[in-house]
Amino acid sequence: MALPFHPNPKKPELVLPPGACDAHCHVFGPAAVFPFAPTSTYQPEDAPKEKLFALHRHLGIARSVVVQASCHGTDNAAMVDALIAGKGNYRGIAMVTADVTMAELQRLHDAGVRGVRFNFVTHLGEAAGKDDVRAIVERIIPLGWHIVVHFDAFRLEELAPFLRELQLPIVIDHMGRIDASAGPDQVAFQLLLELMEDERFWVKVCGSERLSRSGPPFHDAAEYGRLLVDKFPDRVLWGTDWPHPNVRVHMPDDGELVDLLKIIAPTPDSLKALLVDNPTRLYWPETL
Ligand code: 0GY
Repeated sequence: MALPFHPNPKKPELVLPPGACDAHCHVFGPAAVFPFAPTSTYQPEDAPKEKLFALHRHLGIARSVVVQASCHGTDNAAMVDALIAGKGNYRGIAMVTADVTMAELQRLHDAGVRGVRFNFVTHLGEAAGKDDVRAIVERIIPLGWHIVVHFDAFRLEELAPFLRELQLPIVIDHMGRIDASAGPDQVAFQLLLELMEDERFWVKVCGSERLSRSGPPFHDAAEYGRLLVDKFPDRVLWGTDWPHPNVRVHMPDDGELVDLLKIIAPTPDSLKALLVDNPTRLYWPETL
């Protein structure tokens, strides 16, 4: 069973830089207003925007990117509602079908959406079709959008050539979901590093709680984040992943996840690049 999100995360020890961005989080429902998709592979509890905003205030986060969660399918209404309430400090990543119209994409853009997410994760249902991905990519390039890809590590070898074909920025979720116990020489992590040599690729150095095999406080996984931040300081992003869909063993304390940044981005410069400069370039370039 998926666990409920942490009811009262601790206040982080780490003070985040002004303008810090949570570049990966979700809203769920409330189901009474925004019903869940019948295709959802998990039963979420409501995690509405008000709770997300309160968490961000508590953690010292000023900006955020709300990523469409699979439990809402391609109905982006709850996510868009959060962006509108976020008054320019919240951007979004949508999920759309291949027949999405330009008018709908423009409506999403006006609300603050800046990209489309594709799931290739077995436990979230049917993987995105490559022809659909190509069709959607063609339509979103003129909007200046990027794509966010979420895959199981074992799929990277097969997906890498396909991803390289796509002519737009590509953000990889959760460090490619590698197994934190398998060491940096594991094939999937080496493939991820290889892909990152191409300047169109970005990676989210969060999801330590999903990659970890040693359990809380997830230091084994955070080490991979540190390696990525060190090697690609200008193309890394970080997020809480609140309300942590589908976490079944250790529900993380979001304050502790913030404190993991002491390992992932140990210098003030690397922390500012990760939390402020990089998300600003990708999501708020007009403010530069
Ligand atoms: C995540 C991870 C997961 C789920 C979703 O959209 C989703 O339902 O993203 C997962 O189950 O691993 O990125 O939040």
